[in-house]
Amino acid sequence: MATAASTTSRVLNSSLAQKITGASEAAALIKSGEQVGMSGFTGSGYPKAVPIELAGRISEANFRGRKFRVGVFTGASTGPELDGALAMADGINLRLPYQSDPETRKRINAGEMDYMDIHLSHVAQFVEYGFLGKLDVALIEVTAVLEDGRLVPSSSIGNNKTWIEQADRVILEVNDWQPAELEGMHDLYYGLQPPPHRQPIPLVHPGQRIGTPYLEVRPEKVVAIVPTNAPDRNSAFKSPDETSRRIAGHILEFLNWEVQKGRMPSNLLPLQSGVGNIANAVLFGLEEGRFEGMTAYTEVIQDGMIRLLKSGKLTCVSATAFSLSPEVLSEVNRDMADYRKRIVLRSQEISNHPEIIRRLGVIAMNGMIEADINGNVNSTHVMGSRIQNGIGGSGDFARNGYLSIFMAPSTAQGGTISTIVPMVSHVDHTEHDVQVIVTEHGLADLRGLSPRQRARLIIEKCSSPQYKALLTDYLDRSEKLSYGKHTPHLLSEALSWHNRYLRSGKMRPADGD
Ligand code: 0RQ
Repeated sequence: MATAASTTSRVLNSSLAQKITGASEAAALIKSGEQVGMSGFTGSGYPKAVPIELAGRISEANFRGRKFRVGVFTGASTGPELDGALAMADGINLRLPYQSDPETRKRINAGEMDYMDIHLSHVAQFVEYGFLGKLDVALIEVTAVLEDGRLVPSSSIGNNKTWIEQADRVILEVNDWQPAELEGMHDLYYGLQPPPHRQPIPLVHPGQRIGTPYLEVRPEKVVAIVPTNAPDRNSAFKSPDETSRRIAGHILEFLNWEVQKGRMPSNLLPLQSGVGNIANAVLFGLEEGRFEGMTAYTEVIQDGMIRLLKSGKLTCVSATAFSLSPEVLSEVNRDMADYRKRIVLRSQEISNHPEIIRRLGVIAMNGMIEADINGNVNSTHVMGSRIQNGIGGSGDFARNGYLSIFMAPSTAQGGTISTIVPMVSHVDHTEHDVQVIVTEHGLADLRGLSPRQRARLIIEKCSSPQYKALLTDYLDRSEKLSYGKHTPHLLSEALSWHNRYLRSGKMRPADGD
């Protein structure tokens, strides 16, 4: 549970120190109908005291029959004190751009909350151009306020620079729990002009710094500063299971092969690794592998990245946030001064910027819900309509990386669902942006293949033995009967597996069907 501390020694600017107040007073400055840009990315650096107080005010207003709801924009997912509390109070009318909170997910899927699933690199620009309406308040966790009024960011940056610039009013939470040694780890780039004045972003190496370690804020905008002392949400980490290890094994073998073929240097190209246990398992696999001197240009720093940094196999990581288990987090917090030399945290419009991802030649590795036999990938919607989390940065990296890899177990929900299907029920990454698909059964390298060749390869390498014959039968018949033979499909059947699951709880037909 978040605690609001009554004092802090971390607000060094004397005029801003006059604005120190309690969480409840600060929450009272947010009005119904306003849009609030909050800090927070994958459970780190989110405000922990004001959102709970706001949720309390909202519940009370709702109880008195006065509808009170706000729009909540963040970097990515936050924690129970923010998404959980506000969703439980039915206090959010619009949420964006990424979430993973069970209560928020429930409300979105019940049609009670609007949710915009946006590429993480697009969010800042969308707000700057006004596509999302006016931003009223920025509510940002920071580590400290310096004497000259600049801000030391917290354990994530996300969209904080944009929220502070665009909002009319700024509320800061200064969290004493965050290690003071975070100062110097961040790199805020203030040089991005809107088109047609935009210049190349001068970043040519993942570890390079091109900006300043501090966030800037006009002091007159700051309406409240709330001292807190509360940990980030840090989820316990599950050790890789056999399926994840096998997926990781296929990817490592493939990367070895790419190096042998001379398509990549022996220290690979900068790695991007998505959220989840499989992504972590790949990083663990890299620890045992033969690659040395690797770098990462990614969004999120997970346990696996820290282990690679510790072993020296990874020389530097660029990201926008941490997302660590409690054990690894306390270790990193203890040695922050040392990690600061090898970790750079940036705004998400830079960590996920297409120009840089393409220039560096990033290897993008992300999880998926399902892929179809043509190589289209659904990362977000179960059975085409129920949002799981969101596209996050997977599209930024898959579309623009040198190599885009999508991975998942070949089945979900105890084998009742095949993750390789005739046609995906929702498309996030089209066949044009997906180069490699991996399950525990194998890896399909789709580069240079036609749609029909891709379909044969995906079925052969990636499908579960429980579904292989069914997929082959579908493809054989499609190749004979399809209206066009370029990308063969039987439209009356293409989504029948999903329909069958919704009717019977299984994608496989019952005997006699
Ligand atoms: O359900 O929680 O009820 O058990 O989805 O699936 O297998 O635990 O996999 O945690 O790696 O998540 C795509 C969601 C995979 C994630 C996704 C069910 C499954 C389980 C979770 P349960 P797993 P993971 C950087 C990049 C998009 C954002 C992204 C994701 C639950 O990787 O959100 O990549 N990606 N960002 O049972 C029905 C299927 C299913 C299915 C899985 N085909 N049908 N249910 N599940 N496949 C980070 C950021 O951008 C911030």
